[in-house]
Amino acid sequence: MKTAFITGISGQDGSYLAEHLLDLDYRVVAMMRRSATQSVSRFAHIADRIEIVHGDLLDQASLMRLLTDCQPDEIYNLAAQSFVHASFDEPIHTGEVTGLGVMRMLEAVRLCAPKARFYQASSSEMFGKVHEVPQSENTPFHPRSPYGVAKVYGHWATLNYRESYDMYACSGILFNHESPRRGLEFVTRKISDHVAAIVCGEKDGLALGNLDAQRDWGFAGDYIKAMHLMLQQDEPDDYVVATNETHTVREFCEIAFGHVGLDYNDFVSIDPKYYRPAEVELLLGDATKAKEKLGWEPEVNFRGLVEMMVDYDLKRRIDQGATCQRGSLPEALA
Ligand code: NAP
Ligand code: G4F
Repeated sequence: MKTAFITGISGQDGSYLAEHLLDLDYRVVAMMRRSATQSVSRFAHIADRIEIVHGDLLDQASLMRLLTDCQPDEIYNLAAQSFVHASFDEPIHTGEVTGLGVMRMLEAVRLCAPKARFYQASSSEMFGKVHEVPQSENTPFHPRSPYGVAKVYGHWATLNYRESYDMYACSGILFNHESPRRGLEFVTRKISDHVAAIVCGEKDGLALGNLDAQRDWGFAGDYIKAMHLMLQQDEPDDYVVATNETHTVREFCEIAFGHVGLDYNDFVSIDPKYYRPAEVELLLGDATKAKEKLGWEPEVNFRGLVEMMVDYDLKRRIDQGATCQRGSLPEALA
């Protein structure tokens, strides 16, 4: 039985990856940081099948202690301050966790579990003000946020440790991936949750920022499979993971509101507070390498993803007794 060590278990990807690894018969050891409100909601359904340990990307000793104890075969470093907007408000903290935190993990691996295979959660946000369309593993980086800058640091640190110490270390350059477990602050989940609240009469509108931003959005449940595949290859390498399609925030709104028989124009307003000091206008990934070398393909398309998220946010309200006050319920929930 292989052992996997995951950081970021309380986040969106951590929970999907842990489920996938359990299905593959892994022993899963997962790190959480200490907080007053231990957030277990995303992995509560598998909590009795994984081993939760406590540590923090800010605390080098905790990482070394955990890896010494666990001696994993595979390490997935998913923990980060991952919200781009917040990185403008907390740039130093973001740099400490999302950038230097990777270096702390790499040092802990080098010193305490040097045979383990290491996955770093790199991001399409590193392409920022894009130098070419679509973006591949060879596209230069031009980050547009403290988060993007920190991810570039973590990305190059991973390559540097691979080249310096012959470590099996990979970076997955993942484009935006979403799900019903996405944080409510990210635009997709903010839209799906507001659509459901509007249908149930809890809210009357939705204030957003830049509706023209374009993203290559996929389903998190598909993307975590690529992470695992990267660590099963003969040689470590870096891969772009994307759907090869791009859509605007406006299109996301159109489909989400349309799914419940409403017109987004009647509910969406613009609030400049959601604009960013520098914006990433367009992301479109070229995942040819992941398809050819890993045999990876996304299974959920854009419309399927939007509808899945709206259905989830509606269903959890209906299950708690809410009723349809506006628009119409999708067929699956009617
Ligand atoms: P997420 O939902 O925001 O989860 C982030 C996780 O990191 C949470 O479990 C959080 O714990 C943990 N964390 C934050 N600071 C920490 C610290 N100092 N020490 C230990 N753990 C800490 O992110 P996600 O969407 O699952 O993304 C997973 C990774 O992929 C992140 O590194 C993200 O930057 C990267 N990524 C995401 C996307 C995407 O579209 N989702 C795309 C590309 C790359 P708490 O619950 O305690 O806050
Ligand atoms: O959903 P977002 O906050 O995601 P963003 O900034 O693309 O970052 C996500 O994807 C990255 C991969 O490229 C990850 F690395 C990162 O960790 C995170 O998961 O914003 C998407 C777009 C932006 O252009 C933003 O300006 O939506 C635009 N937007 C418009 N109105 C909004 C809003 N974003 C948010 N969060 N809230 C709004 O009201």
